[in-house]
Amino acid sequence: MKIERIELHLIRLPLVHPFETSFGRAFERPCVLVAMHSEGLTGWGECVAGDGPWYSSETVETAWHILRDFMLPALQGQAIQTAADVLPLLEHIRGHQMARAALEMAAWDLLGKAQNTALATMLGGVRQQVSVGVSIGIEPTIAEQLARVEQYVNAGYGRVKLKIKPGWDVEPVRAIRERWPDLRLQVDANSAYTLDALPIFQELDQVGLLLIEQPLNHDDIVEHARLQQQLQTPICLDESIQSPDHARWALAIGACRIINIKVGRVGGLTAAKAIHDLCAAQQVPVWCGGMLETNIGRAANLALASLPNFTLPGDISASARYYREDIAAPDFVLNTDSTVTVPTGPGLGVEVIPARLAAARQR
Ligand code: OSB
Ligand code: MG
Repeated sequence: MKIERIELHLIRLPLVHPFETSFGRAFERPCVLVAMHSEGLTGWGECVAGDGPWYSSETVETAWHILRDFMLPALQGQAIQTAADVLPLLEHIRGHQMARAALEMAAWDLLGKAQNTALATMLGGVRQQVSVGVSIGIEPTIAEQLARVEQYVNAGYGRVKLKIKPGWDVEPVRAIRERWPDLRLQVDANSAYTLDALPIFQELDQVGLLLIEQPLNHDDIVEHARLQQQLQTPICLDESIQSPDHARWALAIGACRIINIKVGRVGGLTAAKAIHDLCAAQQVPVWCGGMLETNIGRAANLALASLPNFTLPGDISASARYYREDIAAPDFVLNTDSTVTVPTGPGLGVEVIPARLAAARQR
């Protein structure tokens, strides 16, 4: 298929509930969407870069710049047979994995629609439902944190991830563990600690957590390996893994025992699948992380998480946990067994609603 035209849309959606991490509190999410046109079909991709360079160095404005000035010109008029064909065309551009991933996702959607095949099938998915949990932001008090967990446990989430930061770690985690002794519980520090915090991690090591996500520096693996040696609980890397090579190196030195795979962070579904395959070969479990996606990115996450080695619950909650009104349909709902059903329609299996896109669009 010849890539005839690519459009960029900058949208902004208010979150149902503010989301606080160790980098700050978010009330809404900006998002760059790409629409790739060919032969009367449109493939959609979602860029997960945020307002500021907190989680990653990319932002909506860096993504817009790199897409408009470098990536779109490199793809314009090119013929592709598979989604992975866009990657060599972008190879001369360093970094900017989230911008890259958005274009590659649009190519998967476009080709899936042209071939009338679901993304999960194209990737080699093996399950119709994927096990999911919910990632809960930091709340002002323990009482509010407990109430928030209760809300999601009552909604049917069988696995909860808590955000932690210095001053908000052992106490809230213990309080939740006391109230729900059997809950599958994990924590995510988003790189807020140094090795000096070893005593805190030794305490968290006693609470029966599934994993501790990205405790140390975002671009470090050496100190994560040192920390892992001193803990029973598996360390899971998120921010530190930006490519299949990073995953290989981290596993080689024992920096983690689990990897959180995010399509945007690693530069697309092809790289995400490569990390999945590498981990499967080494018996390292993986799970699909989330970036508060719209239903476009969520559909891609569900297809990815249908691959066999996604054996831990993903941060792929129901649509209603994020936005009152998404720009794409249908919404995803939580099944009673804490799973979400993988879309089966062609490509991503969701449709953008033009009126909602227009209402949310800023540029
Ligand atoms: O570290 O996993 C993270 C959201 C934005 C940026 C980073 C992270 C997150 C989440 C949200 O934890 C997971 C979700 O989309 O439900
Ligand atoms: Mg994380």
